[in-house]
Amino acid sequence: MNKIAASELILNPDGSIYHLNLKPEHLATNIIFVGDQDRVPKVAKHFDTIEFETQKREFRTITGTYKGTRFTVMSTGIGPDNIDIVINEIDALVNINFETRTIKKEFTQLNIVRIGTSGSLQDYIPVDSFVLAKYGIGFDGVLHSYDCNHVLNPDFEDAFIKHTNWNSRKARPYVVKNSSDLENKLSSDEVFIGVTATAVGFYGPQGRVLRLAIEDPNLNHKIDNFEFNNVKITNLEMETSAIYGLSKLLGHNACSMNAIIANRANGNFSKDPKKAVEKLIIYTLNKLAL
Ligand code: R1P
Repeated sequence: MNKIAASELILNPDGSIYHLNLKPEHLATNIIFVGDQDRVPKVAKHFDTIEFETQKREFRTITGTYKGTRFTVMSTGIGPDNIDIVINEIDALVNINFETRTIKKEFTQLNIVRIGTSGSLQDYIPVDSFVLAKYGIGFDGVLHSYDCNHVLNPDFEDAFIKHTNWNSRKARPYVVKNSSDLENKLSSDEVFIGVTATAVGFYGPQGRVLRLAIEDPNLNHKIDNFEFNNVKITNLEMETSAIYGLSKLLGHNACSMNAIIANRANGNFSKDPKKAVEKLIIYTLNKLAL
């Protein structure tokens, strides 16, 4: 079996993986991603027990149990480029033998749920509500570095490219579906089911104008009035498409839950975003622990 070189699978002197600083025994198979490193203890404070905690750069991790189920909560920082690091490293922790540097014969599947914050693109999805992403549509291009055609939805993508007259100098938008099992578990009448768009930046890439003119000032409006098979793009953030794409390529389950803290359609911003996030944390933990 091919041995993965030290330059490709980088381990720290203590045997932990390069960026996350984790050893295989530190990771649960139920994983919660949050963007903000300060959101990690806000999830873990609900745990019954805590067995491990570490941080390197923006990647803070706590592993423990909630209602008897073992969970790892970790921060991914901001953006799809970080998701590339986090998902490859958590997959390596369970599916690569660090001693022999070979891929394990037996595959371990992870359940990955993002608890994030996001801006709504639709008037009817108000601030402080929750959106579960049935699909992620990525404007970030991360997935195109991989052999990925088999997990994409080209009809959806082509319709979107045509509708928006997408500038071909930018990465081709890619569309990946979530894991239906996790969707079923996390759905209820408290949650909007939507399509989450992932941008590669916060300002220009999400249509925000401060001092720089943007390439297509009408893009957000074209996104919010796009429809494919009766679904609309509901919200915009910076991680979901990469989580869905890389999870699906590696065989893991993923679902993205976002608390809506801004509404880009009507200009509203949540009066208490912390409370909205706390509610989503409790909601998600309880659904996952069932
Ligand atoms: C931007 O402010 C960040 O907030 C959103 C975006 O996706 C981006 O990461 O999510 P988190 O609050 O989970 O970080």
